[in-house]
Amino acid sequence: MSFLFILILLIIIIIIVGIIWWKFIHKGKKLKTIMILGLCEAGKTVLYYQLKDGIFVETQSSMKENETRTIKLKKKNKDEKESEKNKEVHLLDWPGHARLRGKLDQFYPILDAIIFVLDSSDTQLETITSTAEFIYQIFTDPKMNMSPIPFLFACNKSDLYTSYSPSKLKQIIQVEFNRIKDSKTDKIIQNQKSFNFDKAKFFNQWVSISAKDGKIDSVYDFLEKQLNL
Ligand SMILES: Nc1nc2c(ncn2[C@@H]2O[C@H](COP(=O)(O)OP(=O)(O)OP(=O)(O)O)[C@@H](O)[C@H]2O)c(=O)[nH]1
Ligand SMILES: [Mg+2]
Repeated sequence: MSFLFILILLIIIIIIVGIIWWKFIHKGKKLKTIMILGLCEAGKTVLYYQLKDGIFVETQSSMKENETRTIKLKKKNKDEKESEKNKEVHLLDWPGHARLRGKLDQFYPILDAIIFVLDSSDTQLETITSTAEFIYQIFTDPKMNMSPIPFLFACNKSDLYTSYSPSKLKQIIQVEFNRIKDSKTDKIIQNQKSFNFDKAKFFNQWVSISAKDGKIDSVYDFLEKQLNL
């Protein structure tokens, strides 16, 4: 009888230890999820392939998301020699078409960072307004505000001579953002007199990239520093 009791006790202990060990192992393996967002033609899919395969791919406007579980992180050492590491991460490239934005908020709770791609050579008022509206929509989303994540505003197409600097783009988008904010009665942002990206609830960094030329070191830096990749 006592032997049976000890055996049952041992089995129970083994099961409990097994469950704790399994949970511990899998906790450490939770993949970070990063979403690439932005308007159509900003260069999201070109950036996605640069991160995934380290190559330039000629693209067409996306009709559905692209998704990968590994990316290549490239780094230059002091002698400018490049090394490459494969990293496990869940990377999503979401199409820019406004029609496909409806389902986006379902993803917000699982995201660890957003890379928002902008075409820095396109500063038409219509583009700036749409960009500011999109950012406003994300920054005021209740699901997004539950646990704020870092944003990288990747000002793409810096290889074009008509491109604007990240600081200039940030400034003109901020003006438009404030115009939109003032036209609404939103509680989340309304309590700030004038919205300022530097004081936003969401950490945000504005950098210049050229996804086409593979000049995306600032994206690698962001992923390393903000997500410990
Ligand atoms: N000059 C230049 N062109 C770029 C750069 N990145 C992307 N492009 C071009 O911009 C166009 C749009 O790029 P995509 O990556 O397909 O744009 P997207 O943001 O995925 O667009 P949607 O899928 O419609 O949302 C393509 O013709 C690219 O070759 C860049 O850094 N410089
Ligand atoms: Mg695309």
